[in-house]
Amino acid sequence: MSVPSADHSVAAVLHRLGIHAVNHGAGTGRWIETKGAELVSKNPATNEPIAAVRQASAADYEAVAAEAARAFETWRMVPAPKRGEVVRLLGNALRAHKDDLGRLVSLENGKILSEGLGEVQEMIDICDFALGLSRQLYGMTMPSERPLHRMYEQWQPLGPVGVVSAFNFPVAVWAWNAAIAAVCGDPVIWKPSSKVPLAAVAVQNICDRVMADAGFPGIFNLVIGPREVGERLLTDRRVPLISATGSCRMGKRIAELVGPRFGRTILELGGNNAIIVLEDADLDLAVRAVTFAAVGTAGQRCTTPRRLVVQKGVARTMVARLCGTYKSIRIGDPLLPDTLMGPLIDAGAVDEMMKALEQAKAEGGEVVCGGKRLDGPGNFVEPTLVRARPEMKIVQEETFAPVLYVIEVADVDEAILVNNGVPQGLSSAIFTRDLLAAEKFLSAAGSDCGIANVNIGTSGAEIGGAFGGEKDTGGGREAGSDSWKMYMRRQTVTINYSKELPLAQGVRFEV
Ligand code: UN1
Repeated sequence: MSVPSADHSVAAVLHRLGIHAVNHGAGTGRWIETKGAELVSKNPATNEPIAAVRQASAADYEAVAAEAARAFETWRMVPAPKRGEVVRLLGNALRAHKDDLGRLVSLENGKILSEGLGEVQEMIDICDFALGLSRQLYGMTMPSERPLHRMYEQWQPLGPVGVVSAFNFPVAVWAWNAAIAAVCGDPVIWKPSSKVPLAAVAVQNICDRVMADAGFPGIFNLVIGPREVGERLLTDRRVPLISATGSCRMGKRIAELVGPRFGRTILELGGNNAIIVLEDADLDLAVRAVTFAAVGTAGQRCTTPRRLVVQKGVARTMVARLCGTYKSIRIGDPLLPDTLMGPLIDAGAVDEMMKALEQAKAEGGEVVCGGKRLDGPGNFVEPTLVRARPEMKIVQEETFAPVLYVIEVADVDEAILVNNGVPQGLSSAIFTRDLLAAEKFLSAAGSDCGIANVNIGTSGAEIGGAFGGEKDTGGGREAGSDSWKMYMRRQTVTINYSKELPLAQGVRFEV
């Protein structure tokens, strides 16, 4: 149970989460005295500093990686259901801290409180999922072609997993990876985004207490540091899997560094998601869904729709209704209960949005509502709709801001072509009541994305499904379903319980 405290002041929340004015930048169950440059975390709603982190150096990384490698030797021999029990305790600790941690996420990232709390709920949910999974790491048995032989496969722990997370989900995406990795027998080395280091410090404090009580330090590890620290992690042969969330450009760099050492990657990179609205759709539902998906989190989810692909007959109505709804969006302090949209993460993100809008206009796009930055100290912008054509270069890119390009199409076939006509392939959605159109969208010739929804927006996926996308989105899958298999080593076992040595494929070799 979450126990909301009466005192919601920033100072009280930080205190309860163990955040100091200046925090250490590396930990392995105990904090390491890092001495690197100070990283100041700012509140994006005011651009005022919250607290700082003294960053880790390459030597600090070494200490963390050595500890993770050592912890793996013990952890891999702990029975998986016992590892699940430890993850259950982590879930309980997160329940107890849900209110404070959700508030810190909101404060540091700028997403509204309900979404900050939702993110912590996502952490709790994945802990529950991982607990159940810890008794279901099933391998298959297959018939051997040789007499008196038994064949099966088993799943073994893989080793320390490097988790590189992005600013937009400061804690949830770490949890998808960390909870699954932990039950699979893998320690985790977390390199969070330098834009939201305090949320990571708070999570590490929670993990440290749980793991000290359980007697397993060194399973959840943290390094906050500059690029060279990240590159150490990527090139470290002790780390067989890197799971990373970020831009396509970052993903390419990761693949370049991890590939040559034959490391595994789970890449969850840029999305350029489309929502299709057909003429027969329930427009009330579509307007609400598009608004939540495009404006929620200030357009800063990987799953945020960037393109609204709307059938001609309802295009005018959709645009008019969305403009009305957009104007009613309450923009402001994300911690206030009525706010629906907080700030962008930093001034650079506002500049990127403005540059994208300039480019859209230069390419013939027309801003139909929004488009401006808002005066004041924080990084606030208006949610924006732009009439556009699919072939415009800017429409092919992901701009991490609340900008939705509206594209008109004749029918479902053209809509699917437009949906698939970008380099990325994360999430997609269609609004229709026509079964045939929905099934076409879900068919092998339909959406080419990792996620395809009907009468639901592109964002807000549950943890029970595998999360990730195709093409330039990187192909990785995290969270539910059988994503756990990426975190384990598959071993095919054949046992001969006869006194003969029959060879497979009928090969004879008499000696
Ligand atoms: C992300 O933006 O990187 O489906 C993750 C969603 C969330 C996760 C988004 N559950 O929108």
